[in-house]
Amino acid sequence: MNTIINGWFSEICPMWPGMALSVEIEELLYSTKSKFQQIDLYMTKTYGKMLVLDNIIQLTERDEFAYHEMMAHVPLFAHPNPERVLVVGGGDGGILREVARHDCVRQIDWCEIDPAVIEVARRFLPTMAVGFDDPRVRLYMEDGKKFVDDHKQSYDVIIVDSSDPIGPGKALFELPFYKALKASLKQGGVAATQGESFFIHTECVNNLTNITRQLFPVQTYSYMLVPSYPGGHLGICLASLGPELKKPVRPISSAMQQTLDYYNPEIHQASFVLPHFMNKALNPDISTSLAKGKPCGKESSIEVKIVQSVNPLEIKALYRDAGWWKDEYDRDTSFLDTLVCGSTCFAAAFDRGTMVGMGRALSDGVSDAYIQDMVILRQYQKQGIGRRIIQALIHGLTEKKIDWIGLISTPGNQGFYAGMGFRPMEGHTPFVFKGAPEPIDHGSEQ
Ligand code: SPD
Repeated sequence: MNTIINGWFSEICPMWPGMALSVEIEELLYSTKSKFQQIDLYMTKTYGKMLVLDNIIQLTERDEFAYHEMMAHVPLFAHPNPERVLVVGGGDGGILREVARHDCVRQIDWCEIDPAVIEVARRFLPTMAVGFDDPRVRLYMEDGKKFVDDHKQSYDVIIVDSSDPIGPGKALFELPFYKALKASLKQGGVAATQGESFFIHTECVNNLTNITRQLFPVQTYSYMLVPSYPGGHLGICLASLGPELKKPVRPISSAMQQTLDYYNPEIHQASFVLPHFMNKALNPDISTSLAKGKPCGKESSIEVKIVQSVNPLEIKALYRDAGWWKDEYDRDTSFLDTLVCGSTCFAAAFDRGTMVGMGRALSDGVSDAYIQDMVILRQYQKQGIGRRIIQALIHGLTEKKIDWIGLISTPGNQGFYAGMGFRPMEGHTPFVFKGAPEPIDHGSEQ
């Protein structure tokens, strides 16, 4: 919903409930409804021309440089030799203008779904549309997901300049698109996507970083200041198949530096430094023991080690706390006695001698192992103990030369395991036996 009252445009949107950015308007220069969205172009009092899609501000002439420079130069300078670049979205041309500043780039494929946005930029935003006519640019008017799906292992850098995850941009914030992005990168490729506001869309940012953590060996998050976006900033979700991202790996020429107004090598690195609440949100394993109200002391009072035996009653206490204990187990608890010696590795966490967490691995002792029964007493959770237990198990198993280590993540813990080096096994599905099967065709036998 867009409201213009007394000459002020207010950006009212359910994505930032209870707040709205207002910009004083001089006149509406152009307005149209394309097949995909409502497109409005205003002349504002103090921010120059302002492009609005479906009533959401996409850019103003006064501060667009911050977004476009960072979205383009952070991934491009993180790559040692970006030759083939794909830009998804960005119909205004701002990203193309920045990508075209890199002489090493030989080909810029550009996939934009809405020709009407390109038309508006050509007519009204010449300082952004300059990139359209660079001879290296090839325009594809298609759906971004489909385009990426159709171009496997094709790009050194992919930049996704999307609107918000409502309207035509929604699919660009979802797992299938990120899987396709990954497949479309060449070896050592880098992807950068519009990463929303960490203050206002913490959930969305978490979701994006969980997706990239699951899929990519390197992933991180950076941001830039843009006064005309809600919260005054916008994030970049970055992922790579190799490069470390946080430092530029190529020098910037002084000629190029002079053309820029926001990006420089220092701000490249600084843009990854996040407020601590975001560090905690993006790294679930960071110890929160300093958080208010945690019942037990510092993480350092917890000892995690591989054990050869434990008190079975303590295992029972853990299982009970986790809700795994069934009354019928009380009839014969002897299985607890062999739980430790029946495991290839058993790691336990102790707070001053009391067991507060455990995890164990089962293995043939030669090639592969499965971690299971990871449990931490509720009041000891979110202190990094789970991470230490997994690390102890990995260490114990690799010492036994077992390097294929699998586990089944419980819902919501995928990010935790991904942060420890585990990856989903593409194409595999966990199964559980639910009773004798019907006498039907079983497919191929194993
Ligand atoms: N909340 C608005 C986010 C807009 C991001 N895309 C901007 C497109 C500019 N090329």
